[in-house]
Amino acid sequence: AVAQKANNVYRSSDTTFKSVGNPVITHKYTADPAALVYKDKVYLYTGHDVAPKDQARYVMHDWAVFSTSDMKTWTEHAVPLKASDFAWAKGDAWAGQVIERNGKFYWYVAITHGSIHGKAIGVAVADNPLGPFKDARGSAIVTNDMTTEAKISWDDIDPTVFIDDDGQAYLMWGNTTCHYAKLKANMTELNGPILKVEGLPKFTEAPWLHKRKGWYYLSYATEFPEKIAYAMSKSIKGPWQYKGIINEIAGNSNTNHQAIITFKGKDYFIYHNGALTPDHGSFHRSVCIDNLYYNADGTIKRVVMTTE
Ligand code: FUB
Repeated sequence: AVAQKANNVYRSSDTTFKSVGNPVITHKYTADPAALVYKDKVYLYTGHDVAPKDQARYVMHDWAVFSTSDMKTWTEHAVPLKASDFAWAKGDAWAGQVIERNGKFYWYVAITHGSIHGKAIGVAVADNPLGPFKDARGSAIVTNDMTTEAKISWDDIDPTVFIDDDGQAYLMWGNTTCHYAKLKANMTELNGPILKVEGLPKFTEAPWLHKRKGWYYLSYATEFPEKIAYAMSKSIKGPWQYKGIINEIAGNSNTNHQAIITFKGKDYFIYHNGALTPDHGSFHRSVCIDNLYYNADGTIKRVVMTTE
């Protein structure tokens, strides 16, 4: 009852709370986590599920941002970005990721295009990690008609963004097919062709890139209902070697969606499940966080989803 009441909470001022296990956020439904480590804080960006209980579909109008210094005490900040902030789009605040470059913060999101078929990717920019974020281009950076194998309206979703050690930035995204392209240094334009990521068995969606000790890691949602799998490579261009499952099916949610970060010497796996609404989990999702552990050879130990 508490979660249902809290479902439509829209923050206009900072509110601090302590997390007591998973889900981390219990006053509203949060999905598709992306986390940014910046200076001495973690910024957690999430979607916001507000589907009425009788509707089995995603209803998502805005995103949320939370910050923490210790992974326990969280502050929720004012709504940083809404679907309606993209004038060319017509709604659906789906998954995205924020990255910092030269003191600016770029947020890549999936959203439904107003005039081109299907989902598109927009990019918003802000001067600080809490926003407010504003549309950085006035148009989509990726649209459904730019990817040749576009068959479904949601195949250009779930952008992840990564800046390599040489300064080259990459945007990766997709459903069913995983795509990637270089970004220009301005972070708002693609720089070169859209390529396909090969070698990911049963790729569904939700790619996330990170790098550790000379290995690139590409984690992603596989099958449906979704588990989180991952591949490793010595180059961002591949070849990718599939390494297995990190996280099993997300309880009563058909989707899972992950972010992987290192903060103050610890590794974290951030994901969502349907723990707050057992009978409507796929559309009332909640962000959870567990520790992530690597083996000596760089492979990742399974994360056991907890609800405690
Ligand atoms: O939240 C809407 C969609 O569900 C996301 O884009 C996918 O990753 C899945 O979580």
